[in-house]
Amino acid sequence: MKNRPMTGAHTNCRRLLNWIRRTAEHCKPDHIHICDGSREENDRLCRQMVETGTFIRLNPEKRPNSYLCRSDPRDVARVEHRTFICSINKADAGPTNNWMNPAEMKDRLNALSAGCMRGRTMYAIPFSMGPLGSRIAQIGVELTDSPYVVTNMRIMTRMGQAVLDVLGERGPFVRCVHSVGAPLEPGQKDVAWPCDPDNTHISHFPEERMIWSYGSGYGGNALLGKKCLALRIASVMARDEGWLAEHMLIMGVQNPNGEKTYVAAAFPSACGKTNFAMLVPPKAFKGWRVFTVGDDIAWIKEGHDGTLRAINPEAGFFGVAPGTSMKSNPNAMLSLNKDCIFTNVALTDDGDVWWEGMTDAPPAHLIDWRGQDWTPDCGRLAAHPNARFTAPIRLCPTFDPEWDNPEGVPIRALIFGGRMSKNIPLVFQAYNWTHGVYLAATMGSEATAAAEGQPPVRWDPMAMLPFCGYNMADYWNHWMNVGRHLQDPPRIFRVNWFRRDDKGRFLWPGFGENMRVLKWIIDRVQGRGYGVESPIGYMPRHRDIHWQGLDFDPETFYELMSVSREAAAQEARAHEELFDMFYDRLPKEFVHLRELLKSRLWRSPEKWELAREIV
Ligand code: TSX
Ligand code: MN
Repeated sequence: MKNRPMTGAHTNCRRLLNWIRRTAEHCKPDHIHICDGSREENDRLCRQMVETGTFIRLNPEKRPNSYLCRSDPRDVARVEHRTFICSINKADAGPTNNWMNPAEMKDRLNALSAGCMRGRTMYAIPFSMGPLGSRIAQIGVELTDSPYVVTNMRIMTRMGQAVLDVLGERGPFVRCVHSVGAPLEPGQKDVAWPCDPDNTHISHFPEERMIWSYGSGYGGNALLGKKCLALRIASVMARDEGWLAEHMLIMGVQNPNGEKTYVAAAFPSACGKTNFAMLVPPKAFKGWRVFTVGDDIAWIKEGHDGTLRAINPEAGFFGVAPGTSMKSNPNAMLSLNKDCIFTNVALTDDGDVWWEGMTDAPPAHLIDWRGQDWTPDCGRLAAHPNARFTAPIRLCPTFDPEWDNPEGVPIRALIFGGRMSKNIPLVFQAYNWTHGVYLAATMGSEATAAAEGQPPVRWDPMAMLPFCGYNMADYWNHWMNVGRHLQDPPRIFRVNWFRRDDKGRFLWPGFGENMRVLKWIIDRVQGRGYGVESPIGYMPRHRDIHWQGLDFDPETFYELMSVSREAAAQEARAHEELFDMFYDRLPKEFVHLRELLKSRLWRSPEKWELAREIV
């Protein structure tokens, strides 16, 4: 047995040390380094990556301590068709996940991984998802041969020696193994972004609480604390232990009286979740403040006092850069002034970054995300559409100090929203928890780039379709159970910022104006607001919304809120198709709720103008 040099942080956890040694025996790295999370360690890795060409240091006067990284053009996004849930039984992965027998997958990965870290250092990254020592948090350890992953994980999680101290000698942790899959022969020169795109596998072993990722260095494929642990593995833990691991932002809304209400919201991708998490209230909302706890993931558990408590397991934003600007999201832009990593954005001549949508006019010259010269007329994108920033949440101007509260924040409302150009109103409220789960499970969202005509609707229950680590029908049943146990469950809402008129124009201005919808939601939660009972849920009338500072006439509002009987009936029929996929494990309530919806529709007028002054 070769004795590899081991440097870095200290741990007395035998299980951890044995696992590190066993993995090293198989992957054969030259060195092992246990990350302590210190500034010095981070500086050393950044300097090293600048030398190898992986990192470009940005102009320290414009973006201190920040770096640009360009990936291999074949490794630019999560790979859903190569993401596997390796549960013992196929049925436990369900019809919406790729499944493979765990032993078979391990054989395959063992073959790919033999000697895969040769010529590299294996870093052991101890990280906590959530406040250190919180009863809602979990510890993970990622073994990786990518220094890029280490520097990103240091921003995205609480990482280093302090985590090992909490872990102690025999604490539990989730094992995460990651390799870019590009061993180096002696003397072989490395490339800036090593990867093995033809053999990429993102594998989850839910029963063992284990993650094994091979071949990709990008985002959710490689930063294993995020989608792999905090959603896929955590959703299974949550099912087994009676809590929720959700693809949700968490925000606190404070009114001028100082009353602070926390809500969590799930949106499918490309719906502006990060923008909503950092919402800037309109000028007319004097004294109102929005606080950001998280922009992507919420872990939610019943507190000792019977309320639902949420933490953000993450410590940073891994956000899509293109489209982010001082207009669309000033708080995100202000989070990027220092200590950031940018991946696949463009480089300006003065050593700064740029992406499509950042400014009205593009710079006259750039180096694009592939490292080539770029001018506005060249016909190519300067930044990759999935280019990212990695930024510490503490730098966000709307940062909520409660972010680090180990007890979490009390969640009073759950909001679900897709991108629907027709038929789904701006906002409505579920009658109760069960109905809310139904509304969340039947959420859909339109693809943004449709070739022609009506874009296809992609069904995305709870925005969890790519992230649920088990059978989606079991997941719905679990949601039903959680509500059953709570004395005062959060109220559930559906929203839609993206409804259009017959000419294709957006009916709702969105962005900061969403505060008006949020206020109605909070009024309802706090027992102040009025809602009309309609066949699909409770809805605000024009006069129930705070309109000061926005000229929005009742007629447009009714257009935004109205639903035709035919459209709603068609929706109900679509639900039937969807449920058929899960016939054997579908919550029985869903069938009843669908029939109740149909019968309410039969009794309703052809087009009920839900928000008209009918009361
Ligand atoms: O993030 C968005 N939000 C939520 C903000 C808090 N976007 C961007 C989505 C892409 C990621 C939105 N786009 C929103 C929204 O509420 N609404 C829209 C649609 C829209 C786009 C442009 C306009 C209006 C609405 N422009 C004007 O009205 C001038
Ligand atoms: Mn996400």
